[in-house]
Amino acid sequence: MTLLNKALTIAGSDTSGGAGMEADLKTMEELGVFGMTALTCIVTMHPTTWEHSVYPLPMDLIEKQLVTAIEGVGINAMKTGMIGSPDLVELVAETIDKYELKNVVIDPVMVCKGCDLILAPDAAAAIKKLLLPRCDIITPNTVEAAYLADMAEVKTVEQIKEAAQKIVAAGAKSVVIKGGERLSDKAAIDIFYDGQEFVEMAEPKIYPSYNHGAGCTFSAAITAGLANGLTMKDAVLQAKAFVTAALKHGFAINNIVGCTNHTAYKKYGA
Ligand code: PXL
Repeated sequence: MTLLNKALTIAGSDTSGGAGMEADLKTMEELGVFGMTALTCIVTMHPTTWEHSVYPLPMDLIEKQLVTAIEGVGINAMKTGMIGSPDLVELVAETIDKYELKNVVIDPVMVCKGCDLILAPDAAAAIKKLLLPRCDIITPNTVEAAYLADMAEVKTVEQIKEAAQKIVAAGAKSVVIKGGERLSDKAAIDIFYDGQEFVEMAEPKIYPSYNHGAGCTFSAAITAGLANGLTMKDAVLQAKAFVTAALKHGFAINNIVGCTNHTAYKKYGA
């Protein structure tokens, strides 16, 4: 009998399919992991303006999903995505403690692409206080990293390294900061730090940038790697290869949005 390793994502649904729990499940599937969800909200998009509407799900329903996945099935790793209220962040922290969860990946979804404003400041503060100290890895972009590290800005490789050290000093076991579009470099540079070594991962930036869902895909790939028993460093390296392939083969889902292609890594290789 084949047994699959199992992973849980506590995330929102991106109905259009590129980000959120859709990205997480597709990524886990491609990496051979049995994915489960505790859905936090459903996001819909206006078909022509693409204006987002967020419909939060009730707390007791989220709690029941957590019990189903963790007690009812069991998990080898977990990640968070959109958890937009302090109450929900608190529930996630309590759940990590109650079940002594291992391989905890926190994707601190605080800002959207093209916008540097923290969307839900009270939830962001709760993530910093309650989830940063409980995670095995946290995966901020540069805006989120500046917030987590109490720095005015993170715009250079040197500042990324300083932020990484501050985030680990604040209690995260490790961190990977995504340089991405905001870093004024020709390369897409991500930097991993676990308190001992820096690993700099650079790939040429890919244009056109069909990158919706890239952050979710990256953190889900780390989670899947951990569920399969990889070390943190190897899980991060595999996730970088996975997301680079997904970006190389990204595609426009309509005339507004381009998404990462979750099938690319397995189909075409890194
Ligand atoms: O990429 C951030 C993100 C995460 N989760 C959900 C989303 C989005 C962006 O649209 O819809 C559910």
